[in-house]
Amino acid sequence: MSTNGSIPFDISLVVVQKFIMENAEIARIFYEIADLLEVNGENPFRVRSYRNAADVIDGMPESLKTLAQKGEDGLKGIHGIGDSIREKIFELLATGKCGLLEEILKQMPVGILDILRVSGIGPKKAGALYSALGIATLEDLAEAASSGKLRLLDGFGEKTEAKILRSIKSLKAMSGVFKLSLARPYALTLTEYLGKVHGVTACEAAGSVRRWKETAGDIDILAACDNAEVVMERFTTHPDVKDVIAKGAAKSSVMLRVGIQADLRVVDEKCYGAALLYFTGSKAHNVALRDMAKRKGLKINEYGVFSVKGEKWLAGKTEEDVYKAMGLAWIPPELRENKGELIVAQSKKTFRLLEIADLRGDLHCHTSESDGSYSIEDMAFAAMSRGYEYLAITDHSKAVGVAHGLNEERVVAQMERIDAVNAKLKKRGKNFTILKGAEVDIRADGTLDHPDGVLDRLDLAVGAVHSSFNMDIKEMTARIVRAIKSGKIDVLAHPTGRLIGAREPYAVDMEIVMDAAKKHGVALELNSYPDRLDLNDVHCNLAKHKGVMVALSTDSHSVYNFENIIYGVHTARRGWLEKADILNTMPLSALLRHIRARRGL
Ligand code: DGT
Ligand code: CA
Ligand code: CA
Repeated sequence: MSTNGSIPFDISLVVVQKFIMENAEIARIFYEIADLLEVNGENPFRVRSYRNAADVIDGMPESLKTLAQKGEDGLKGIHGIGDSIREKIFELLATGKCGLLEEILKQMPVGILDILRVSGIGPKKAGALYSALGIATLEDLAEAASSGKLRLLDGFGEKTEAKILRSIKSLKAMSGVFKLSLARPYALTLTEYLGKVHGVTACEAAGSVRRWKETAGDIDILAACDNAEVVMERFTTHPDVKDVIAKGAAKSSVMLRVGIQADLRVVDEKCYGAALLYFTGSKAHNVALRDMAKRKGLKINEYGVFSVKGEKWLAGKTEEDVYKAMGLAWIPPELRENKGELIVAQSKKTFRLLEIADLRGDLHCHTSESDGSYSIEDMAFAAMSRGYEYLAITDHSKAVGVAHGLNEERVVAQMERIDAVNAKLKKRGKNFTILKGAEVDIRADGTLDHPDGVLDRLDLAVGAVHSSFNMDIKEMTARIVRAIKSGKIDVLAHPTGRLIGAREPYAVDMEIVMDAAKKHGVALELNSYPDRLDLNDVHCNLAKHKGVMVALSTDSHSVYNFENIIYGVHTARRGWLEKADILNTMPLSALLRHIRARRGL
């Protein structure tokens, strides 16, 4: 089939962009195009150009819709985005649609897109499944895997079948749930838009988005305004609304084009704080608060705190007022899960959780030497512009062939290059240091993919599992513990290997891993990439209780990915982590001392 003849789109027709399509959604469409072209065996360069563009867009800090408002030139000069893709971005922003994608989908079942989300099935395998067995939907695939038909094909065995079935199960569990990195930009756009409506005095996202839960079921928005009708009208007629589910005086619900539901509640300014608290949840937090109120002779609801006796209204305008009336300190939304926060808030003035400004550097990133897209210098300048003091370059080791992992010789050469760049930075008077690091693969037997001599010369060695994910819990735990016990790694990266909604964590006993990490002074990473968030919030809390340091890193593959740190910071906060629990809140000298001490030097 030929997909080169995409529907022509005239950029000059675009006057104002009408849709609030966010970068994440645009990137997703380009990923889909790349995958479908590849399923179809199209020119690899064309495939790569769409995938690269998606990577760039996914990691961009500026939103394309804002840049596009500057007119045709607004999207010029973005590295990796050529004329043809730029045209499609304008098309998406103007029409919410992409003619090329529609064209491709006319000739290919739409179910292929679901199949591509199954872990371990790339475009080539999806193409083979479709042409050999006619597998066109997730149901077809599940049926073929459970009846043992898949193993008849080259490259599929009994183990793959089991893995595919597991992955389909986790995909189904994710249906109707969205990664925070998709929901949050929509929530921000809508609150900004509604905040500008005349008469609105406050507007923000509540619910799981405000609590920074890693996934969100929907977007909850709260606004204070004495003219609810106007706000409801603006909300339900927003260009990105696909269907209006309900429209009332106090609450409306809509379905956005992207597939996420958004609820808006409009309340009186006087009870905005009480309503914000109530609709932020979690439900468990609210229930516990209500019980506590009862014990204190009070009543709490979305309108305020009341004394039970005289039905007297005590507080409601701000959250601080409401918590104060309950005898509590203001509780950060990330902690509102009824995991002890109410008890702590009784005896505390303020919670002092980790903040983004506490971070002094990043300890995990890649350059174009392995699977990143930028040079050492580019990555260093991006880190510097965030106000960091250091950045560890941690490219892959040779076992990770798909990522062009480095062998000993290349690591040594890279170390020399880093020395040279550091010398240059020093000469220019920059207070910034690039750390010589590596993300060394932990092989199936727990040995490391670089020789000890190389690891000893690094400033920071980050160990990680990249293969043989299907070991049983005993084997996997022993493998990771062996790597920790080697004394040669300083950080264990993405400790469970999960990809939210795409790959289950591997079976590993986190308590045993953490006990070994504590004993050998190894830090566990919280990988901030929004698909990973690994360690998760619960693990972070476990690390805190066990006294294991957490390394908060972005695993950046591009200069834009450093921004992802916000997802890591808030996940850490959900795990109750404070500045002292995080390795990279240390100034450089303290960090280097810490690593030397760990290595027994
Ligand atoms: P989600 O949407 O599944 O990611 O999670 P939430 O926490 O955003 O839940 P959602 O959207 O159903 O409701 C938003 C907030 O409203 C929730 O966190 C607490 C409050 N809420 C909802 N239903 C109830 C309820 O039955 N009782 C109480 N106390 N609060 C509720
Ligand atoms: Ca919600
Ligand atoms: Ca809701």
